[in-house]
Amino acid sequence: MSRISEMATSLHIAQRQQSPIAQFSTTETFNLNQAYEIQHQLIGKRVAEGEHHIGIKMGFTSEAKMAQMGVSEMIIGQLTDKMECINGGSIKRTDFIHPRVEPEIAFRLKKDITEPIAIGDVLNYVDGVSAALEVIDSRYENFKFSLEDVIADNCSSAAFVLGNFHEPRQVLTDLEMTLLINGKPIETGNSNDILGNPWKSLVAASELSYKYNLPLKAGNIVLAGAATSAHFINVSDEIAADVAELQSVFFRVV
Ligand code: OOG
Ligand code: MG
Repeated sequence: MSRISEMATSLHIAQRQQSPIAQFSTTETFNLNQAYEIQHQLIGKRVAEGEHHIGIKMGFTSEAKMAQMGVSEMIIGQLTDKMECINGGSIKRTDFIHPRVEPEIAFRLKKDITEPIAIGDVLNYVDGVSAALEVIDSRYENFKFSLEDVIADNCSSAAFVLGNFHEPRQVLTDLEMTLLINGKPIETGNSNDILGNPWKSLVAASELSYKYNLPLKAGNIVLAGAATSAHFINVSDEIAADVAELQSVFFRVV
């Protein structure tokens, strides 16, 4: 087995057994292309076990996230149907290692994106926009990683919840985004914190998916990246995000 395949296998087992591993980058060197190759193999294992690819997630599209994790380049990861929790539903704490939550905006595609798109074209590709919550769960000990480590680990993707979809509109700037845990506002950000304009995250997704060969198909979801830093969650927490007119999205940890 090649080293790339071994790394994908280790990450897969870490996720399936909720048992964290040491980050690779402290003892070995690998590049961005190799990191995405590990991610592809990792998703391939989940698909082989019956999961379906249903979208992608962007990471490190805000200063708050880059500062929290010490990483300063955008990343792209993949979402499967198994990761989705319905709005108002619950996730099991024991399915994760050290889960954190963050408030996001999601796009639903109405058309395949097969090459980089321009900011002026985004409305041609999207038929819904919603508030979202993303649960991230690094498979590395202490939630510590390099850029390559986190890409290999499918960008810490673990679970996500989508609010009701709204008609897409050109202007998504200046929407207040609040993360609430047990009814208490924990973080407040603004949609401008996502690359100055969340639509730019879709443009960046089109560029990264083209470069690293990730599918972006009609019906797929694109998570634009968190507007605030992420927060650890615990059993019996009730988590909500309010995103101005996009309204709220909610789940419970059991
Ligand atoms: C990586 C995932 C980053 C975002 O929204 O910026 C991310 C991590 O922080 O573990 O999902
Ligand atoms: Mg995120």
